[in-house]
Amino acid sequence: MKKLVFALSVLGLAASPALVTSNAMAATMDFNSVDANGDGQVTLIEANDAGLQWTEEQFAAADVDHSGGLSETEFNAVAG
Ligand SMILES: [Ca+2]
Repeated sequence: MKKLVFALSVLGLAASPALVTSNAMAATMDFNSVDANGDGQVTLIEANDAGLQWTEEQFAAADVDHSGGLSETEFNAVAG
């Protein structure tokens, strides 16, 4: 039983930084490193893969021209 509690606490510690990443990481996130396929647009999938954890609503709000991807300007406006 002690082992189970220990395992759960380790998991809890490991998970907590991820919860803080959203805005703190976004502030230091480099566009080119988030733009995984290098097409000049950051998709919601790329943003989430990079750990930004944006919701569809947050992404849509950032996608000012509704192109379905964030340009570097759009990305930097919310994350730069
Ligand atoms: Ca766009």
